[in-house]
Amino acid sequence: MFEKILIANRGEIALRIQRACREMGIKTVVVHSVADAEAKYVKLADESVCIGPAASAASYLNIPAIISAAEVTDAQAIHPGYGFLSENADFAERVEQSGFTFIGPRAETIRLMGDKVSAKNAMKKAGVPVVPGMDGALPDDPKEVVRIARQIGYPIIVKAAGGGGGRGMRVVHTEAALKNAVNTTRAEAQSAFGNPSLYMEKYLEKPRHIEIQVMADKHRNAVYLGDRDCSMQRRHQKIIEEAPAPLVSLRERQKIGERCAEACRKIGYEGAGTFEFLYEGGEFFFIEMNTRLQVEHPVTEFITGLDLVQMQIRVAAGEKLTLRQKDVVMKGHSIECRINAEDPYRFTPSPGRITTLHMPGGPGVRVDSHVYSGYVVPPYYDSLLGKIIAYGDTREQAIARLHVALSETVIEGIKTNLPLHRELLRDAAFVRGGTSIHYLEQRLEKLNREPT
Ligand code: MV4
Repeated sequence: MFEKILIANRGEIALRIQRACREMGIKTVVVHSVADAEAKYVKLADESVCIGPAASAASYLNIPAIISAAEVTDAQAIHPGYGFLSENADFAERVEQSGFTFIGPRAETIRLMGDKVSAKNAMKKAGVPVVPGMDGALPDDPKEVVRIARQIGYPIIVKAAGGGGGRGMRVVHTEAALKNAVNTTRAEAQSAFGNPSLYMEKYLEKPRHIEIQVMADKHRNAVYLGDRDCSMQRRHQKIIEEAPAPLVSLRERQKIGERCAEACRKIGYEGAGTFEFLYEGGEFFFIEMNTRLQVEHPVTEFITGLDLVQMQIRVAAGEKLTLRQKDVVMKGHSIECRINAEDPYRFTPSPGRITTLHMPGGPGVRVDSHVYSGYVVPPYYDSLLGKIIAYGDTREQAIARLHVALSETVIEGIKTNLPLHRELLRDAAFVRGGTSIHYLEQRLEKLNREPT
């Protein structure tokens, strides 16, 4: 096992990884920017290294600075967390070339999944159901494009191969709009991702976003650790996630989960991963794979009783998964609220000093957060203050506990989205479960049109 791990991230996830390491008796090095120098989680680490100024490009995305920090502290492995360099294949490659272990999949796998066309092809080949559409990249010939679109049938969606997470895509409803949409998306893809490659698929009008968590070792063993429903989102930012996905039968979930685990064995996947699906009309359609630990991993930890970060570390060290699929027991229900420093209805960021903080507790309540009374939320990074996660034997109990937890929570000095969460947990459609990816945006629009 590693003796020392460098954490190449910040905020709540840096603290989460640090906790896993300490529990395993592994020393930690936290790298930080100038803006995070005073944060408590930085001081809590065995060692810390300042890797640059506040701007992410000069610090948390600064590959040479991070590798140097690992060298001077004699760390053996690097955990990238989520965001920042977590899905950067060049970073993973350079970490390994410098003699450290990258806690995540092989660089080659990250690269394969980073290109959404090759990811989709690989998954289709490995037996995962994908969204109907074309197999490869879109040809240049406009006549061919028209022919393919007719074959798929409108509405279609044009996506950038280098995009993902909602960047670089356009819905097309008619043939008349096709040429323009393709040209515009191609230009955007070229300038945003340096890759003009596009693909086209059937546009699903009202899907849910359901994802499957997997964990694989370096010996072709893989298990799926259940699913999560992340449909409650705005502008591709998830705000509530839950496990398991409501109103999907155990048989359906097992079937898709087994397909994902089998695909991992086939492609030699290593580490934690998430298969993202659109779910509509009782069917799962693969869209993308995330090759990292996700923000919402705690809901999976609650229903499985596993520690995903510790598992990541063990498989990265070369250990075999001791867990067989039959040993993975999914029990109860868990829901997470992402607490952001932002205006709850206008969504503008609200950095600044937290003057009063009271976090909730009690049975079945977990808080993953790096903030404290007196903490200053810097303006340079995403606005996530932390997550409040509840567990219950049933979804109703999880909602009730989360409701109590949110009512106990006090964060003063900055604006947060707590009021929105308190409302959403009482929302009739949310309580029924199974709302689509468009639900929150439509509900917010209605609120804006008819202020109450
Ligand atoms: C789609 C889609 C409908 N049909 N693909 C957006 C993020 C990226 N991961 C894929 N996305 C979508 N792809 C087809 N064929 C709708 C979306 C989508 C979406 C997906 C997941 C979560 C939130 C979303 C919000 C808007 C659109």
